[in-house]
Amino acid sequence: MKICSAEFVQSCVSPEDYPRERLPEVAFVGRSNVGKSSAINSLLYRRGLAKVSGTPGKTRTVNFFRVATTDPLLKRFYLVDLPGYGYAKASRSVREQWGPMIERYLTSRPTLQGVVLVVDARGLESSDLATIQWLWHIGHHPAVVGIKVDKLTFSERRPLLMRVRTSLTLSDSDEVVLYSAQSHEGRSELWQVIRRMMGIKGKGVKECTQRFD
Ligand SMILES: Nc1nc2c(ncn2[C@@H]2O[C@H](COP(=O)(O)OP(=O)(O)OP(=O)(O)O)[C@@H](O)[C@H]2O)c(=O)[nH]1
Ligand SMILES: [Mg+2]
Repeated sequence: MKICSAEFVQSCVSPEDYPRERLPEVAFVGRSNVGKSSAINSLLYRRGLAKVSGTPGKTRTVNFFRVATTDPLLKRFYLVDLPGYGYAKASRSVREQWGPMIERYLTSRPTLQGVVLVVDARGLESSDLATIQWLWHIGHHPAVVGIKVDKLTFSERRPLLMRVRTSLTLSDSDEVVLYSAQSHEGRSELWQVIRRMMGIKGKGVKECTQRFD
């Protein structure tokens, strides 16, 4: 599979702003600064498509990216980048807007096929558990991406999958992918997960030799 195009479509604060074109979509949820936007760029082989920052609170709206691929079963779809939660330094009014904005999106979007919960592989926080429990409560069964694995040594990584599963009280059927937006480790695996979310069975994703730009 090759990415034919990936473009920023719209930045939305309320459902009236969401794109009208009905395409399947997958959304990225997680703490501020954990790496949601970076994961999207890495998946799409693009460097600055989703805006990334070392300072928490970079993504402040619901951002839609339209993607076209050579995969006949996954021709066109959206990846959706959401603001992070738990950014204590954001003003109260901003925090009060973000929660409802994310919740409205996650509860009102009929074309939403799957949710990816991005967590920091180096350590989970109680807010990650609270978030996955809330996602379950509203009917989503997110795949979990443990990101920034490049920051861990080989021995630190060995117990990681089990630790993520235990911390988030996951069952065997929940998917966990270890990821690095720096080395792009985990990319083919995450594409497989996204394909499954879109209802596509079978393999069909080879690590493509696409240029990263
Ligand atoms: N080493 C390393 N750094 C990463 C990785 N993923 C993200 N980062 C860094 O983490 C910081 C935050 O990344 P973002 O992608 O902006 O995080 P976000 O979750 O979108 O943040 P908000 O939009 O504020 O919610 C940036 O400095 C990234 O370069 C990774 O896999 N490895
Ligand atoms: Mg972001």
